[in-house]
Amino acid sequence: MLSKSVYAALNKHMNTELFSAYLYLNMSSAANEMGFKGVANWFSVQYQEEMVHFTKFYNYINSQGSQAVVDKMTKPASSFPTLLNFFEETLKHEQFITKCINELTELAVMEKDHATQIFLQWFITEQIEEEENDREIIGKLKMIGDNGYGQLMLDKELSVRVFVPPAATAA
Ligand code: OFO
Repeated sequence: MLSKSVYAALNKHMNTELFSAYLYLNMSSAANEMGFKGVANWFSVQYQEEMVHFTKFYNYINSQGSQAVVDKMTKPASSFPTLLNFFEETLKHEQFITKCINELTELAVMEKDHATQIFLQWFITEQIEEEENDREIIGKLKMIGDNGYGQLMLDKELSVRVFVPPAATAA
């Protein structure tokens, strides 16, 4: 059973994960419109991963006998002037998500909610990977600069990313 404050914080964050999914969906179509099909693919996979994150929170809240509730959300950005901007915005957003996960964990510790602490462990590890991926692409884009050929090569590299559902998604 979740305490009132843990429930409220988990439900709020569940909605933030859904916002992440919508943001990356917008990024995918914006990249597609600019002709970067590989970048569009990368963000489409990112969208699917965020839906997994959202579903994990949804299932966890419900499994604890509480009711997961989807809220109205703010409109995610849909315009990104450069390839670098796509990924700088993504890193900024993921750093915000990391902060949220850390705060959730601190609350679960304070409330002596061991089950929620264990549930959040997966997300703590996941955020390391999320930020690392973004930093790697940002590094490449900084090297490439305005070089069109370099951008096309990176686009090709990002086109091979595939969505792999995590084994514990059903949890
Ligand atoms: Fe769900 O990790 Fe990104 O937002």
